[in-house]
Amino acid sequence: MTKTALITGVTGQDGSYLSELLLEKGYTVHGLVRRSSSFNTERIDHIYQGPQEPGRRFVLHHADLCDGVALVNLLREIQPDEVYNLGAQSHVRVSFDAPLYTGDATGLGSLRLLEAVRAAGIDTRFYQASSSEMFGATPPPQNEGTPFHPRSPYGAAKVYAYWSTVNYREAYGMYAVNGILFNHESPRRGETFVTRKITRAVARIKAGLQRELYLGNLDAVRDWGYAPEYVDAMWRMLQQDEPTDYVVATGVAATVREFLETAFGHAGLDWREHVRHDAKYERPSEVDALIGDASKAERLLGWKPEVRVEELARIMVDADVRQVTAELAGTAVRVDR
Ligand code: NAP
Ligand code: F7E
Repeated sequence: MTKTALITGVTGQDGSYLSELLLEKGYTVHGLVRRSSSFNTERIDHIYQGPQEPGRRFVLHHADLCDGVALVNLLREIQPDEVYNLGAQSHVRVSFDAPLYTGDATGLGSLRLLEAVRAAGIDTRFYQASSSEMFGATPPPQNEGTPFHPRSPYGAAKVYAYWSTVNYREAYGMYAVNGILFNHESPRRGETFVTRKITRAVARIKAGLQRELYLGNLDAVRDWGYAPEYVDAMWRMLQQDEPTDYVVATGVAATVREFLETAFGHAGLDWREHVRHDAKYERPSEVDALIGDASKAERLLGWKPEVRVEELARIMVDADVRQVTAELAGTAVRVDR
């Protein structure tokens, strides 16, 4: 029997890689897409299957994590074996501008989905996309036992969702797990997260389309991994005998400045000649340092990261250079695969 999965946030970076992974494994994949007046399916267009396609295994549904009744109806209809809750307002800086919406979609949205599983009366395994942002001000290294101290409305919303997931496991015996993932990036990363903002700028500066890049705090330390490897860890978390929570990280630290060095250097550019400071990109309260200890995931899931930050920066610069080249040539192809 093939398995069925529901992915919220299917149009995002992780949703697109996870869909590919599950389709390769033979799953039927249902994705929750929120209605937008412009196209928001660019990352999954290459795997889209129309309703008329025979033997269709990739099915999209319009719904929203803020609409609890729609979630119940969807779960009743699909009856998935596994639910991956990746949907969220996921931008930390934006969460200071839209704190209530972030709390609603990112925090309460997870509880709505958990409660929808219960209301639908189905037996399903539940993955919650928890985040290293929950550790916030607590110094590294961070693991599953590290206390949370969130520093943004986003981080606080993720803590709420984390504990809701733990509570549904303890209260109702649900197979519900938190993957506490540290920053993970790829050529499909949203253009306003710092790594992609940098690699896109490198490609555009190289092509003569841009001269300057405005950034905020260059001293922040992050543990950046490669998104396709991280979605594999999500899947592994739902295949165990017992549900528990896991940190997923590389354990390698780099500052934003070091990422700049590698990315610009890879294209033969000196970042100091192009990068300018704009306080607009700073946060009212910053998370200074996140460095994960993923030894539990390695021990219990057999999961180990391969791509480290320097290779990651090179992968992303190369993909953005190809993309800008294609754009200039008027070739409307995605070049990140
Ligand atoms: P992303 O690219 O920003 O994708 C977020 C997804 O959530 C998009 O599909 C978005 O839809 C959808 N979404 C937003 N608001 C929604 C709502 N109200 N209802 C339904 N869907 C909604 O994020 P990502 O990098 O793939 O991350 C996936 C998940 O992991 C997120 O929950 C994120 O917070 C969490 N996380 C990410 C990282 C990381 O480093 N990437 C680390 C730890 C945890 P649109 O496409 O329409 O915007
Ligand atoms: O910032 C600094 C910024 O926005 C990284 C999300 O996926 O990972 C992500 O959150 C660092 C911060 O990611 C700019 O201040 C400097 O210290 O790329 P980011 P994030 O905030 O770490 C976690 C784990 C998640 O869960 C989130 O969903 O870079 N920084 N200058 C800047 N950041 C941005 N975005 N833009 C700048 O111009």
